[in-house]
Amino acid sequence: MANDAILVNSVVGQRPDLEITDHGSDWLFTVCAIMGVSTLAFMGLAFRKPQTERLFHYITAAITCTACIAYFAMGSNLGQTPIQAEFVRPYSSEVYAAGTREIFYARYIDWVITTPLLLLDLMLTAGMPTSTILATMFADEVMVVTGLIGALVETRYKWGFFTIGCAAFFFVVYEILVDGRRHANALGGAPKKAFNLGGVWLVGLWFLYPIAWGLCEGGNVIHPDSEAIFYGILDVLAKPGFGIILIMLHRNINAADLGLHIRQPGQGLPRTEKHGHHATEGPGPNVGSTTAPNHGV
Ligand code: RET
Repeated sequence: MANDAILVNSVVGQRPDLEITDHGSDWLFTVCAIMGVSTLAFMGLAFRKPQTERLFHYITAAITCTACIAYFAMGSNLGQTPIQAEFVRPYSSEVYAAGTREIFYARYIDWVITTPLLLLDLMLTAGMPTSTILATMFADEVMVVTGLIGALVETRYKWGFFTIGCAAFFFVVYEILVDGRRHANALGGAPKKAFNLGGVWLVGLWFLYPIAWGLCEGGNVIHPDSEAIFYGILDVLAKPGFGIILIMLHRNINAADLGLHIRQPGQGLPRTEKHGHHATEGPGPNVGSTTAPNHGV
């Protein structure tokens, strides 16, 4: 069946002068499918684990599920709005004489949900303090929201928002590369390995996003179809790619090894309970152990 999404949705909202073609739409739907299949796979893997050991599967599946919906919108040429390009470039073969350019705000709604979850995946792996995790997630939200506002602004003020976004991004990178690594090294063993590999993968890929933004929403240098390919490849590597690495490396890590107290029903009752139980603490520095019991599923 031919993909006529752009034609069908041509009546929705305003049409930009420069927008994706049917090829761009095909590719966006392909990424949508990759995200959907990944979500099912992460959930399938989750159900093979005891309920207390599914946290990272659930976070990762939520990330790909959100992306699947965002890509469905973008493939359908929805979740977009025309914005007058600051640089019109009449002699460019890519964005020749564009007046307004298609800006997919759906992308940022995706990021505002998924990028903090990606950081959460990683920071929980390093056993970082909740306060630090929240501060880093806040900086990440600042980065995405300023990126969105900048994308929707027509004048050179867009670069002001971009600069604020970059400052917030550097804080996030610092927290991962310096603070996070300190915590992961202290844990040692499998969490250290998972954090280091996941961290390098995440930071390496995330640096390419502001470059893509500069070429697309910012500078209007490349065509929206090329934009779809650029961000699409990055998103596949940063979401399902990162998820696979993380879930694989978490095989030998129990939640308790990371200081997470996730209870079975009736387990670890508070001190005031009538039998006078003391709260059961996690096994402590049992890092990377494969011997912790998997109580009934
Ligand atoms: C923006 C523009 C403002 C400055 C910076 C940006 C960085 C964005 C990043 C996005 C990461 C997205 C991911 C999506 C998941 O698939 C907002 C482009 C620094 C790092 C990982």
